[in-house]
Amino acid sequence: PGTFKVELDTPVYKGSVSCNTGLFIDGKFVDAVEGGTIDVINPSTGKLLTKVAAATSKDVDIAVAAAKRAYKTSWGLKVPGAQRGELLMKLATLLEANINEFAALECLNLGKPWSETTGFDMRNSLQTLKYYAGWADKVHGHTIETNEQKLAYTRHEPFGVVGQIIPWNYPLTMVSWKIGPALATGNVVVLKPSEMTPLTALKLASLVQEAGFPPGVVNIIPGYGATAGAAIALHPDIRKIAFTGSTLTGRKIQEASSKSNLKVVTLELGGKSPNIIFDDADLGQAVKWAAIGIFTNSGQVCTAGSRIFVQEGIYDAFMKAFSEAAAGVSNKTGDPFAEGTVHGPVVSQTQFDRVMNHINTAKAEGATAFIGGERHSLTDGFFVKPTIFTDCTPDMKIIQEEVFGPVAAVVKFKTEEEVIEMANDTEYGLACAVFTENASKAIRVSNALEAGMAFVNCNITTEYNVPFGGYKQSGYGRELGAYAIDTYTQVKAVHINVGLKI
Ligand code: TXE
Repeated sequence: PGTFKVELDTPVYKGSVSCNTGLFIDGKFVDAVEGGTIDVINPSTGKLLTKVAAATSKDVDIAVAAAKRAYKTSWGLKVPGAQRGELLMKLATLLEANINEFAALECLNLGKPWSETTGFDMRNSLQTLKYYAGWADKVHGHTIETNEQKLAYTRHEPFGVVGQIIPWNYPLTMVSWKIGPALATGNVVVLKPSEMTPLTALKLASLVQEAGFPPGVVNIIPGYGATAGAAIALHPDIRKIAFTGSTLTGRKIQEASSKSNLKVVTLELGGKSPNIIFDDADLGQAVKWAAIGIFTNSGQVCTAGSRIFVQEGIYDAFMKAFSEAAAGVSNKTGDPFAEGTVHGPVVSQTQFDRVMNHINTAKAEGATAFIGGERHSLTDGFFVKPTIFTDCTPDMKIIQEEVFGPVAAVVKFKTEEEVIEMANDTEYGLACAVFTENASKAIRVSNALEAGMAFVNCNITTEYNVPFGGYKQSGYGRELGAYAIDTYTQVKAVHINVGLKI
């Protein structure tokens, strides 16, 4: 297997950036059995960065066998939690020592601006790994009172081999959210990064090797969804699968589980999160948070505040300031490595076409592009202008479907009751945000909204120790915090007879 290496001389990063381009299986980098490769594209330029090995079901079988072996011999509850925690902490320390190179690789592969990559992705990945390193020796069951002749207790045991399939919008962060709790609880993993953004995951694989994890405990295998992903979802020796991605693919994962071995499934899927701006909101703050909610990562955020409900009394002032904010973001679009860039491209030509298709459909259905609504006037790359639609009605696709691009749909409302009704009128239920200076209203409305995460006077500010996940068709199971520990363990109840003779 080869390596990818480039020298960068940019305002924010100078130096070399490299990673291995093979599959990481059983502690080594190898070529794919069938020899396939994936073209990895730089979305800021549309040009080829490198090719990486493409796993197929044959590689999945080898990775799962290696993981199974590792689980039996050198991981699981055989290894004390403190030791697993030390290895995770070592991985975090190595990541920290190389964090700028990781950031540069992420910027190249995703086009995400440097400030955002370092300010959120890298920080959160590190925090998450450290947090779960700390959990590794704190996972335990309970003793339960029954009667004097019985000792009953529970053990929180790992599943064994866990499959993890992740998307492209937060490549390294998603790896840390997935492997952190899985390894802390004694599972072994076969992780498939997105075919579009495999580079930081592969770089982390080198650090897994360097940290000294036993071979087979962590396997990282880039591959396409329909081949490698489907093989993971169907594998009879994988006992749990954690998936982040589209609702459409989430359904396939659940179906594959039911067709194969009923592996336990947790799903983190799409969203169409409502942001509600009441008349009594702090206007300046609400505008800034709404802009962060929809333009961060070019809108490619599952919790993106893509439906913005604005109360009639504040509507005109909000729209003026919000469109100015969008224009400000638009002016700072471009090279992720340039100082001051806050807005990058979307990840791929396919995603660009998808977003433009949503924009064109919204126009055709009668919504008004208040600002944006077109390609950004940069010659290369997959850039979309920050876009705000008004005159949106509940049945429009722009209100119902996830765009996953920098596109907000604004709706004017009159009453609290009416907006709760409209906000909940979606099959998604990932996040919501409420802007008001009235504390009881904030609590009342956030309680009434059907979402796994509610933000009050803030937006999409994910914390590594606070649970993350959705209601309804946004998925089930929780990542991050102590809640994720539960999703990576199964409970054994032990009944010990301490004196009953029959
Ligand atoms: O997602 P997919 P795509 C949404 C967003 C976006 C749309 C499509 O709306 O526009 O999904 O994006 C793997 N079996 N989100 O097509 O297909 C795939 O290889 C097993 C929201 O990129 O869900 C990748 O690793 N795996 C979301 C992962 O699934 C399969 C983030 C995600 O890809 C598979 C991403 C299969 N049959 C997209 N098919 C969020 N919640 O943040 C694909 N994959």
